[in-house]
Amino acid sequence: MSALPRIGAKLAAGERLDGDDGLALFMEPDLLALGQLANAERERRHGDRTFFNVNMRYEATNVCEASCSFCAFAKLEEGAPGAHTATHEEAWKALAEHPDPKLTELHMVNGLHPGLPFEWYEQLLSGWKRVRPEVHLKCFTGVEIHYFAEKFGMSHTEVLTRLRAAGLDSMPGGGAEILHPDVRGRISNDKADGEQYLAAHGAAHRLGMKTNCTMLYGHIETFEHRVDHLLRLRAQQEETGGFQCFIPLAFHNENNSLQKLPEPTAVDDLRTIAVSRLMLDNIDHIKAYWVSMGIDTAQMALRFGADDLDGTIVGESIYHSAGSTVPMGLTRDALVRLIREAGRIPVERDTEYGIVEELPRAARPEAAMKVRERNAEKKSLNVLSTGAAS
Ligand code: V47
Repeated sequence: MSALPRIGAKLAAGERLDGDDGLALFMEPDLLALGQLANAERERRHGDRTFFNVNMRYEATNVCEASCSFCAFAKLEEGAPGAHTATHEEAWKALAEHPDPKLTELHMVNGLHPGLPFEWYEQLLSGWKRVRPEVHLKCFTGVEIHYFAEKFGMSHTEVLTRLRAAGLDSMPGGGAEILHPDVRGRISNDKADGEQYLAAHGAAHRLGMKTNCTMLYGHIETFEHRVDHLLRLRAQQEETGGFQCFIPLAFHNENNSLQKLPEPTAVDDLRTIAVSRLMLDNIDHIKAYWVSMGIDTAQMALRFGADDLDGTIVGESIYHSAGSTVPMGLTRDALVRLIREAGRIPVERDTEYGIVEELPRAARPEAAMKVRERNAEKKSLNVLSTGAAS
């Protein structure tokens, strides 16, 4: 028998869901009924508002001494085929010359480079602040912060205090993978463990910094591990309160050592969004990251609990190296159109969910547009055509 009526009653009474409820939600066969419950919670919080931003990706180095089995991005050492570390000048130029004057965020995730001194990262940030001080720097995962702490003999707080003085504004959510040690030990056993990842975020929150959190799903983990992961994030949020957004990341299986595994299906993607919305009652936003989920599923996820699509991106390589075939970027207009077509109100936000511009909802259902009109627009929809990162 479906657990949804019982869980729905708990939600209506304002009761917190527990691990058994989370597991029952993951096992619920009626995806639409599950989605409806999550959508009600999403609309209670945000109505039809759906957030996106104008951002860019930057990966300063893909040299990484960790050997995560799902990763297709990292190169073990400098000089290995495909290994790349930008110079400061290249990195500063990429921001200075970014063509969009409305850019509000630079998002950076790097490999764990064994040879770069700490000052290199401080100079990178302060140079960016010099060239475009208005752009928010959302850089370094909890795993990178922990790596710096161990390598340079500092606490998480010391690392973050210095990086913040150099220009760091907030942290992305990457590196969470699956926090449970049984899975983490098998897919990424030589970097920060789950507790260290959470401790780095806790330290950032205590300094007043906002961060995001993620879950890499659809590989060797079970539903029990996913529920455990969500409960650990929820407990951390109870303690330090600085997570603003949760992003489930769908596993991609190309060019990594887990390539025999199938990728999660759209049903799993939508289910995971919905369960996350219902379990993470103390995190405001759930993001359907279009690069990881695919544009079509991300658009549908806006009716399954997600209220954010991420941004224009441009320059992503972690997913494109692992087989993602989505475009390298989307225009602001394309994001607005996708949100309107889903019947929602597009809201351009900054990284901390300050409103940049709230746009009107569609005057008429976009799907009713004439085929010719739609096709003409389709051509100008993407910033770049589909293709893998070089
Ligand atoms: O840490 C790596 C994941 C993360 C694969 O904070 C993979 O707003 C699937 O941090 N298949 C980086 N996932 C991405 C990230 C992120 C993305 C979007 C928004 C935000 C945010 C953060 O990508 C990594 C890892 O967990 N990842 N390889 C793969 N083959």
